[in-house]
Amino acid sequence: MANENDTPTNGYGAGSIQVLKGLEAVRMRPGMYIGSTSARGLHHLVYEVVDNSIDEALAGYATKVTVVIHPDDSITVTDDGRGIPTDMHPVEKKPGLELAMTVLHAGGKFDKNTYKVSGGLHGVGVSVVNALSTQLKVWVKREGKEHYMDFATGITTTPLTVLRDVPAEETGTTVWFKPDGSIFTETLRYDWSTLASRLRELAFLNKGISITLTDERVGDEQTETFLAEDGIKGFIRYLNANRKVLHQDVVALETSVDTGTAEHPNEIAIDVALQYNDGYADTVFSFVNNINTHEGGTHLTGFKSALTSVINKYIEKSTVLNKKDKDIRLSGDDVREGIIAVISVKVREPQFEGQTKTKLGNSEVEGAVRSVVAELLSTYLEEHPKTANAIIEKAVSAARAREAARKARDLTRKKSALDVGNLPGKLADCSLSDPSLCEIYLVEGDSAGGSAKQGRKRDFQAILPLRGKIINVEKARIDKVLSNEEIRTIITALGTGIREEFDIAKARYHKVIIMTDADVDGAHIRTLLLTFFFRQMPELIEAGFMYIAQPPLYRVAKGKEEYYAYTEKERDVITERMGDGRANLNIQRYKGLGEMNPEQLWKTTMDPETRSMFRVTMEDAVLADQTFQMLMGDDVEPRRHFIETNARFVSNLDI
Ligand code: 0RA
Repeated sequence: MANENDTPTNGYGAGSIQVLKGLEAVRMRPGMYIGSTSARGLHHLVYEVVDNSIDEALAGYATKVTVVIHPDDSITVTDDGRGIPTDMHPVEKKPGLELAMTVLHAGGKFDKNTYKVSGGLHGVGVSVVNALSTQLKVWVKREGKEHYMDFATGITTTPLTVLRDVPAEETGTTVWFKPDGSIFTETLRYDWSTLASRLRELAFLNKGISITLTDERVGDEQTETFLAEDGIKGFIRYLNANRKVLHQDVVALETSVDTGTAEHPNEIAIDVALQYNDGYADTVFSFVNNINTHEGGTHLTGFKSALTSVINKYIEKSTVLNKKDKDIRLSGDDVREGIIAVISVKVREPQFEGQTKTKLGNSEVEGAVRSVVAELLSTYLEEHPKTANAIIEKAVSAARAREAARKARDLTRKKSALDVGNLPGKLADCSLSDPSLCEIYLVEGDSAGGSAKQGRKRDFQAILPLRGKIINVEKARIDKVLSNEEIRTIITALGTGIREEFDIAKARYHKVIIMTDADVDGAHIRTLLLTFFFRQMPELIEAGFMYIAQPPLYRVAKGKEEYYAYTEKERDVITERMGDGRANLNIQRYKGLGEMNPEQLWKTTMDPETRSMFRVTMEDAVLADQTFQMLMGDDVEPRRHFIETNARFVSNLDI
């Protein structure tokens, strides 16, 4: 079938040209396909390949997935599934394997019987990984043969070949790739704990699949296998591991609901698990097709409304509570105090919405989740009255605290953003009123606060010195948190309100910058502040408004010449460069911000032209939650270690 675009002499038909165009587009605008070319995008490559293997496992054909980080930071992903088809595609006249590796979105075309991860963050297909790798090799065992192909920046370099015969029952796919340094210019280094936490999460979300991660870079090869025999129940136990639980058994359900018709079935798999602890945080993780829906959506709404209504109904019927408490109406916040829950749904055609495309839009999911969760919970409460009472007592006291908090909050709530009269006296506000131009520095200590006030550009930089200890919000209920002077001051200054009343539109600054000393006390104050923001204003972090200032550690001077170093390595490079003997060099180690004069503080830490800051991200909420738990919990040793090796949940960005 001749086509005018065909040029059979050189073998590049219309199909090949399309392929090249597609891969070129990926290399031209990689961010469009994998979100970013930072560390995050680099890790995304692994998730993309692993997702395909997980899909094969969910289809019932693979049981084991392995991921290896090699010494050169290349990656191998292996599964024991059926192997990517290698036979010729009748129309494209190319092996299925080659199409899967070179054609955008070709991944899911073969098989429609499973929930594919598509339309969200993942699911762009392994061809994208291929396009963004200097080299990619793939081995497929199927039908008694081991097949092989390789590629460079997505272009086929070795066409499909058969390497050897293998026993017919030996099947599977192995992909090795080396990310392209000309694309991933920030870093090519894979982070063990980033990969481990995503793979652990995938193992919890996909019961029975064994996922092994091996790091060949470290002296003693490090390896860990994630396998959750009881799925997200294990996830809950893992998340609650360091907490005191109100009931021993994890409440869970696993079912599927069909919201479609006979002609158009629409099956939704629903997997929910929860357990209460004696803390005050509300931790609900939601997933759709294994993607963390940070922005929630219909499945989360369905879950929350079921929880609130079932517990309120239970109270109405309760014979244990006294009259006064029976009349109480519990809010969603009340019934979720101390909960850890995971909601995982799998839908065939997910609609992802929201700013980061992590909000589920499918309306049919809300009712489906609500009804199965309501059924599960009411039965559970009926059958476990002791647990039911523990949960209800907690929710009732949360409601009382909420009432007390409301009164305290009235003291902190500003009448309007312009009502400067209500702003705390310690705040040196900026003069501009457009929040997108404004930034606020939360500064440790009065003396550093004084320098910052003198050194700042007052049109767009506000300074709030913090004096006393910040309360540990992990260990206190909201009313107590709000009675803390420093916290009240921060809330008032930011203007957003907190929790359910939080409104990002009211933020008075789009950069909130924590500036503490570079010592252990400074790290502690920073952690307390981050815990507060993570628990009470996660939206601020999600919006990308939260930063950590990076003051220099050293000043190296010789006569009039002076340089600032932000790490020890930098200090050494500078001293080396300044050459002629350390004798006439003056090396000063800054112990605190207070040691810098206003001009130095401006130059090194506050001047947008030259400063470097970390933007705080919620990249991995599970990791963040655990980090905070570890940092704020009772166990001292891991906290010390963490503070010494610095904040993981903080990723480098803004310059
Ligand atoms: C579609 C059909 C078949 C296998 C796969 C996809 C497949 C893809 C990947 C990607 C990574 N690992 C994989 N394993 C399998 C096979 C259809 C058949 O054998 O009938």
